[in-house]
Amino acid sequence: MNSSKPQDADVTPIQAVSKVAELEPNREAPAAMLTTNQGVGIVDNQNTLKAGTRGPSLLEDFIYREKITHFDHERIPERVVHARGHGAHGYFQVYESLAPYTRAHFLQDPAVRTPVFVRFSTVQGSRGSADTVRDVRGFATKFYTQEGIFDLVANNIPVFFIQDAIKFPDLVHALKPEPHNEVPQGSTAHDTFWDYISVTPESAHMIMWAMSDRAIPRSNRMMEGFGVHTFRLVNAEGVSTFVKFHWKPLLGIHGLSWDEAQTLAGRDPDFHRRDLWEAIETGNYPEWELGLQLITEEDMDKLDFDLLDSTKIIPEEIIPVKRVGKMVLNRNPDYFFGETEQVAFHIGHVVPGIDFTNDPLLQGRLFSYTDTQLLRLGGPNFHQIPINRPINPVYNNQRDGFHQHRIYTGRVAYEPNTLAGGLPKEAPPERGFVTYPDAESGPKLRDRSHTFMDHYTQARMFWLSMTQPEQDHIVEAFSFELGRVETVTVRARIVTMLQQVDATLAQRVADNLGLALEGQPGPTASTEVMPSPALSMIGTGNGTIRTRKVAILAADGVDVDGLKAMKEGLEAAGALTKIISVRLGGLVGAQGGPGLPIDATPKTMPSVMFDAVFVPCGPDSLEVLKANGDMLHFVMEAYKHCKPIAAAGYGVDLLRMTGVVQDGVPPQDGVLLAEKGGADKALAQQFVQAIGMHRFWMRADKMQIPA
Ligand code: HDE
Repeated sequence: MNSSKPQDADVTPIQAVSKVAELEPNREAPAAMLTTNQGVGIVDNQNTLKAGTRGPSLLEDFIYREKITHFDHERIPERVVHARGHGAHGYFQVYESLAPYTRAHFLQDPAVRTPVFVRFSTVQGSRGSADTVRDVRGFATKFYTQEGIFDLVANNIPVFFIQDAIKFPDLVHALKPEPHNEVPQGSTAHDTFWDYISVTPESAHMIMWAMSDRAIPRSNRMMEGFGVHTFRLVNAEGVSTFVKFHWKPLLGIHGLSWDEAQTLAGRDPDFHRRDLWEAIETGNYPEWELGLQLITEEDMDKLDFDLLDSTKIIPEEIIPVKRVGKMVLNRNPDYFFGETEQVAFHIGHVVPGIDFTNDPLLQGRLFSYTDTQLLRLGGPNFHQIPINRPINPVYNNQRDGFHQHRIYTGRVAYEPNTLAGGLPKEAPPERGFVTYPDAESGPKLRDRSHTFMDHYTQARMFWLSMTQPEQDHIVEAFSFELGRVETVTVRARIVTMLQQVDATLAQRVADNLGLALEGQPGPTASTEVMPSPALSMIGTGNGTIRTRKVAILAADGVDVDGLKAMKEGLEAAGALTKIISVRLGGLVGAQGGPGLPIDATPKTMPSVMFDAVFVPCGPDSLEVLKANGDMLHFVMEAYKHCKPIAAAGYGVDLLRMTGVVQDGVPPQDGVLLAEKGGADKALAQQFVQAIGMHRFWMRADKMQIPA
C-alpha cells in the first residue's frame, strides 16, 4: 500500500475492498493489446523466431525467452502442511461492544464491518489432493482491521496432537506421505503416522476427534472453527481475560459418511472447493458466529486441567460460548494464486487488545509462520502482496529485500531522526500494541508441567459425549486406518492406548483387527468423566435445509405437477434441486407442455454429490429409470449413505426394485413414500423435515443395501 494515501476511518467492507483494489497498481485490467512484460507489443504469439520456416530457433527471440522463463518459474513451494486450500472474502461485524474485555477496535463498534479473507485447507495432502479425505481442516481468517491485521489461524478441531512446538516437525514427518515412496496422499492411514501416535500418548484426545465425523465435513460451510490455544483479551485499563476463540456455523455441523467421502475423492476431488464457490456465486453466503469462552485468572485456577495445554478443551457446559459477532463470506477470489495461494497467515499477527499466553505450542507457532513465508513467498516483503496488505497505512523504516514494491522517497530510513522531522514516530500507547505485562520467573529448563500429564480424561469425555452412530463411526475409522497399517505391533499399541480411553472402544477395534486385548484393566481416566453434549454433531443446525442439494430422478413421462410441487416446496425451504435423467436436454412430462430442463446425468452428478433423493410419479418415467443401472445405483448408494429418500406413486416402485422398500416391511427411517403420487404437500413437508435431520445414521445397522 502506498503510505501517502491514508485510509478513511470508517469504511464498509465493500468500500474497503474497492479501496484495496484502487491502491493496487499491479492489478491487471483487461487490455486490448498483447505486450511483453516490458510493455512492447507482441505481433506473433504463435511462432518462435526461426532462421527460415524450417530452420533452427534463434536465441535472439527475447519474446519467447521472457514468456518461457516466466512459465518455468510459475510454481512456488507449496505449504509444508495445509497445502490444499480454497478461500473467500467477506466481512465480520461484532454484535455489541466488547470494550469490557478488549480494546481491539474491530470488536467494539457494531457499525464497523471489518473485511476478512478466509482460507480453508486440509493438512496432510499436497496441493492437488482430494478435498474429502479424512483430515483436520484449517480455518484461517485474516481480519483487515483499522488497527492492522489480525489473523485467527484456526482448525476445525479444538485440540492438537502435541503439547510442545518442538515436536511439530516429527509429527508432520510422520503424517505426511512416507519419504521412501511418497505414499499415501491425503491420508493418515499408514504406518509412520500411527507409529508416532502409538508412542505419543498426549495425542489421545486429538485422534478421537480425527477419527470422528468432524474430520470428514459435509462442507466447510458446515464446520466449526477453533483457535485451539488460550489467548488473552486486554481492555483499555490493561485488565486481561483469557479467551478461547470459536466459529459457530449457522448451517449446523455436518459430516459425510466415510464411504461417501472416499467415493467423492474420485468422483469430485474439488467437492469442498466447488461447494464454497457455488454457494457464494448463488448468493447463499455462508455465515459463522464468532464465539468466545471468557475466563478470568481466578476461574482458570478452578479448572481441573491446564489452560496452557492445547490438548484440552473447556467444555461448553462449564464455560458457555458467548456469541459476539457474525462473519459472512460473500465474494469469491478473482485469482486463486494471487489471493488464496499467496495469502500469508501468522498467529503473531495480532492487534492491540489481543495477546498471547505461555502455551508452548502457541509460542512455537509464533516463530514458525513468518519463517515459512520467507521461503514460500521468496523474501521479507510478503506483506506487500495485495492479499496480505493491511487496509490502514503502513509507515516504517524497513527497506529493500527481494520483491520490494514500494518506491520510498527521501534520505531518511531510520528512527529517531531530525532530518525527516522525527517521522514516522512511535505510536502513543493508546494506539499501538502494548504487550500484557505478565510477570515471568523460573529456572531455564526443558520440561513440561505436571498439569499437562493427564492425556485420557478428555479423550474419554469425547467418546462418552458421542451418540451411538457417532461412536460406531469412530470404531469404523480406527478399524479402517489401523487396517491399512502393515505393522501389527503398531496396531496393537494403538489398541492398548484406546484401552486407556474406553474398554468397549478398544474391544470393538481389537475385534475388527483380529487382535486379543493384552489384559489392560481399562481406562486410567477417571470413571467419573462427565460427557459434554455440545461435542456431538447430531441435531445441530436447527433443522435448516438451506443449500442442501436434492436430486430429482426423472425421465420422459414424469408427473410434472408432482415434480414441480416437490421442487417448489424444497426450494421454498432453501434447498437446491437438480433434475437428473438418463440424458441431457429437456424432459417431456406426462401432461405434455414445454420440457423441463435436465441438469445432469448420474454419470456427471452421482448420488454422492447430493444430500437427498426424490423419485416422482409417472409410469413411463419409471420404465426408463428402472432399465438404467446408474439410476438404480443412485438410489441404493443414497440409501447406503443414510440420506433421506422420498418417492411418489410409480416412483415408489423404483425403490422397491432396489430393495430400499420391501413389501410388508414398514419404510426405514428417512424413507418417505406417497403411494398415490401427485402434488403431495404433506410429502414435501415431511421431506423438508427429514433433510433437516441430515442423515439417518442408525439405518446402516438395520438393513444393508449393496452399493
Ligand atoms: Fe500451523 N502451520 N503449525 N497449526 N497452521 C502452518 O504456515 C505450525 C497448528 C494452521 O491457510 C504453516 O503458512 C507449527 C495448530 C493453519 O495458509 C507453518 C505448529 C493450528 C494453517 C505452520 C502448528 C494450526 C497452518 C505452513 C505447532 C490450529 C494454514 C504454511 C507448534 C490452531 C494457514 C504456513 C493457511 C499452516 C506451523 C500447529 C493451524 C509451517 C510449528 C495448533 C490453519 O508455519
